[in-house]
Amino acid sequence: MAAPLHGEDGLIWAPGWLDRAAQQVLLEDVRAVLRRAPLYTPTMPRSGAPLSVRMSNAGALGWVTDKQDGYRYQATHPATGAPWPPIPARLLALWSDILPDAPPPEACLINWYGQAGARMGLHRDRDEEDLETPVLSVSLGADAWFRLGGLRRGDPTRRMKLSSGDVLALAGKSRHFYHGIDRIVPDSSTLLTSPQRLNLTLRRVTRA
Ligand SMILES: O=C(O)CCC(=O)C(=O)O
Ligand SMILES: [Mn+2]
Repeated sequence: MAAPLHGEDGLIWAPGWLDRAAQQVLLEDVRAVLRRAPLYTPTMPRSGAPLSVRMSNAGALGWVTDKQDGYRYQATHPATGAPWPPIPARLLALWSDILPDAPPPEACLINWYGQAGARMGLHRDRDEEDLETPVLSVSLGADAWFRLGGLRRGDPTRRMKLSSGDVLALAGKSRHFYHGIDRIVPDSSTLLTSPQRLNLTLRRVTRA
């Protein structure tokens, strides 16, 4: 757990921040959340096409999408109607370790890449009322090729490999950058059965 690296454009990069034991206890926390708030298959606004990533949330607010109402935050699970479970204390601690000056996160999106073809297209995180507080993401399980671009969709992109235990924060200018997951690398981690990957994305939604 070395100090996080501060890269260009405000990017904060902490590869290997969580060791194997820390990944395992966090995975148990996530499993406990998923028992109360099961993964569901989100769908695209308007077209209703299913995303290849299944999702759930923890926190006062969760990010959801479906054909009818599109991208949004809401306090309840779209299938069960129950409030989301609280964000695990370990994740709140991790947030303040990496982002000591940020207001606490309100949403923890759980992205589950469950099959080899699962991916996430290039997008910006912009459904939050607070677009300045950094977005922090934790990777567990299989490696993933993360693509990071710039402020405009057509800007040049670079790719970074995200591995289990890595923590990345889009802060400063990079908070507004296009990004996505090109693909998952099978047989790259033993934390979860290949090719599964979990990503936890913590965000502040309302203005503090
Ligand atoms: O899975 C990842 O590492 C990225 C997730 C992401 O960008 C998002 O949920 O908005
Ligand atoms: Mn994103």
